[in-house]
Amino acid sequence: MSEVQDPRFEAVASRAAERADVSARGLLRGMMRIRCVEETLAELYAEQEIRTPTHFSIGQEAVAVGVCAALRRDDVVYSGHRCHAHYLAKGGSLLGMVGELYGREIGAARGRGGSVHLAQPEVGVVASSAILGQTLAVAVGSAWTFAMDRVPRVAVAFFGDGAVEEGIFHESLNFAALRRVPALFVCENNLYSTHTGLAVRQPQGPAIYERVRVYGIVSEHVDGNDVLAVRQAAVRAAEHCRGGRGPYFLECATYRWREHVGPLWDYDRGYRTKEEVERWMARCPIKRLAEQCLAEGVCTPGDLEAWGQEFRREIDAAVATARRSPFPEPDAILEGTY
Ligand SMILES: Cc1ncc(C[n+]2csc(CCOP(=O)(O)OP(=O)(O)O)c2C)c(N)n1
Repeated sequence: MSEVQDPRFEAVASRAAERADVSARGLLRGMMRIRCVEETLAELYAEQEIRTPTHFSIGQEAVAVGVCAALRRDDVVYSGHRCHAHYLAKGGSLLGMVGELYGREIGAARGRGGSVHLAQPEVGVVASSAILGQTLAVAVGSAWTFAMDRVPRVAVAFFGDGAVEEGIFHESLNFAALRRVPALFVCENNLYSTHTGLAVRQPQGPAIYERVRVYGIVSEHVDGNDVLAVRQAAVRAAEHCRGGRGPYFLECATYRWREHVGPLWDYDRGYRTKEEVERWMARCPIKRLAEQCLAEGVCTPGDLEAWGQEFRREIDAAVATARRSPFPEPDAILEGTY
């Protein structure tokens, strides 16, 4: 039975996560799947049936896929408002995500959380939250339990460059370094917080990954549009964490293609130029790996075409199932909300 036909999606998604393919082909497929899912949902957004504010990760897929390819099934990840790619890359159910965006009971948060609260603990996606930086502290808490239990597990916190300006970021790093917990901090630096550029928000000089080193945390800068480089760095980071050597920090340079929240292109909004967006689009992480795979004979143009169709069928079926599914009962709408 395919995932989208089965409302008991947890077990199906868990099996998918166990099978994660970390070959170049697998990484390419992982990024293409997330891109296809998000582009399809962005198209459907205009119908106004998806009512949750939706932050797309289009352009940033390599960070989620590269990091999750270095994780094991029992490692955990936490995310923020831009959580679709992290959730899917860790093996979260597609139907759970689509159902959540459509506000249905079948959704990952039973239709009560929306796009910014994707979670599926069975596959290690413990929580996502739109409050900037909030899940960093919780990820450190998970990592602390792993350290106390002496188990070789890693807790990952994904967040943007904007979260670096929050007090909780510094408290979390301080505590993680002090207790040497196996926390992997992944900062997706896409240069903007909503519509404000990094240069007017943070002091010039040392980059984010360099400033982090004052806590004694091992920290690297990675090309966040190169999924192979991200995976290699994440493998180093995960080994470091599992070895009891404390937290690790990755700053991944990447770029959000669409508007901050919503499906549209926004270069007419005055905070960034079309040329800048196009420069980053030319560095598309999917195009880059696809070209490499084609040149090395890892896949054929026919494979790319067939995978695109496979993912399109999968997302279309998930959308159809979600739309047929019931909304939460009004009387029960407060269940599980805090
Ligand atoms: C504590 C807090 N302050 C402000 C906001 C409003 N807010 C939502 S998203 C966002 C921008 C976040 O930028 P960044 O962390 O770089 O992530 P990106 O959106 O670029 O992925 C802001 C300021 C919030 N959600 N939480």
